[in-house]
Amino acid sequence: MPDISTVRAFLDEKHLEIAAGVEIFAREQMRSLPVPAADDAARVQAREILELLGQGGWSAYAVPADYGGPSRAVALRACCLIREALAAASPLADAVFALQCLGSMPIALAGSEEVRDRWLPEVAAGRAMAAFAMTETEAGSDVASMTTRAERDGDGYVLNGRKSLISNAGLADFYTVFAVTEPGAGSRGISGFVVPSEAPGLRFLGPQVLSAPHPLGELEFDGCRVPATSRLGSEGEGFKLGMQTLDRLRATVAAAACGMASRALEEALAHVRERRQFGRALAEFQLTQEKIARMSTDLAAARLLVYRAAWAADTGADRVTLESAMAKAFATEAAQRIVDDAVQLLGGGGMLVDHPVDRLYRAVRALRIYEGTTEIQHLVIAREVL
Ligand code: COS
Repeated sequence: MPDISTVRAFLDEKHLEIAAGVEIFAREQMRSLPVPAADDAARVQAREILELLGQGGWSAYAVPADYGGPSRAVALRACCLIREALAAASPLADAVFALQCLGSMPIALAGSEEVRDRWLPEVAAGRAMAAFAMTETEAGSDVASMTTRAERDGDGYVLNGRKSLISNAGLADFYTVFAVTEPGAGSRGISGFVVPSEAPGLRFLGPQVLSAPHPLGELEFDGCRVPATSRLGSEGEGFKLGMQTLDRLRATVAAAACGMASRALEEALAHVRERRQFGRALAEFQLTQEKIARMSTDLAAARLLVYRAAWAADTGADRVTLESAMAKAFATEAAQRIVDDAVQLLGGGGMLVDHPVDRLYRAVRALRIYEGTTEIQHLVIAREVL
């Protein structure tokens, strides 16, 4: 079980059960998964993981209580605990779970009854895979500059444009897509839509392969027609909906960072206790101890920021923009340092491709970028503070 004591003050009794349950699931069913050798294999494994998450009851944590998910009062902390455990066992498993949350949350927040009823039960069961299509080649940090267009046409909309660096592209069953409904209106001219993968005019252009196994790719919308009921909320509310979703989920990215960091620390501790050089265990050297002290302190501080943000959201805070941004910026940067230090302590063995720490080294880098870079989190924090 992860070290709950550091963050116990932010958790309810229910969370202790969740933490213990997901830890067993992650250790027994996710740690042993082979590391996919190539993108094709990662795509196959991602679907297998989705099924296991469904069978284990974990996918349900991606949807609201009326669709079989947790009560709002515990939800975000539950997602953080799940991401921590999954990320420690398999970064791909964490990504699969995270995307279920990211693709479903805008539907839960603003979807029509038809769209909610169509997709949320399937997400909860682990049968439908979600995706979140916001980023474009020329619209990354500056989301409002996106150009994918959704034009009103009779009782629906027609989408045209391209999305890039989309997790689960080519694999998902539906995409939560952000597109411009009022050109020239900036962030107030963007709306969200749900587009099923089989919608005519939606095309998977191909994978974009990362150094860590993670299904990613490009999508094209070419005269892709969707009914008006697939719009999420009112026209022009898409940007805020996207930001509200990211506000909640950035805390869970930070939780995943803590999961990766805690696994790296665990591997490093086992190694420094065992490994002897110059006649002593590495753990007896003060330079090793200094690293272990910094790694442990950074991890504890990161976890406190994560569960503070999730606790604030669960207990009814209107917005957790500041708390989430602080958690994401600090935890992802700390995790990068911790994983790097773990490689240093492990030496050459920690750089072999089948070593869990090498896997973490390749996986942790993306966390400082996706769902808003560290620099964007710093802008958000400064803006809130000022
Ligand atoms: N919650 C609710 N509303 C929000 C919000 C939030 N967290 N952040 C901004 N808004 C609102 C603002 O209040 C403003 O509303 P009004 O038009 O009514 O005044 C509107 O949205 C526009 O906000 P702002 O002017 O701050 O938008 P910017 O274009 O300057 O963008 C940043 C702000 C940079 C913070 C935003 O674009 C961002 O987070 N970028 C990173 C994108 C990202 O995470 N991409 C990854 C995609 S998923 S892998």
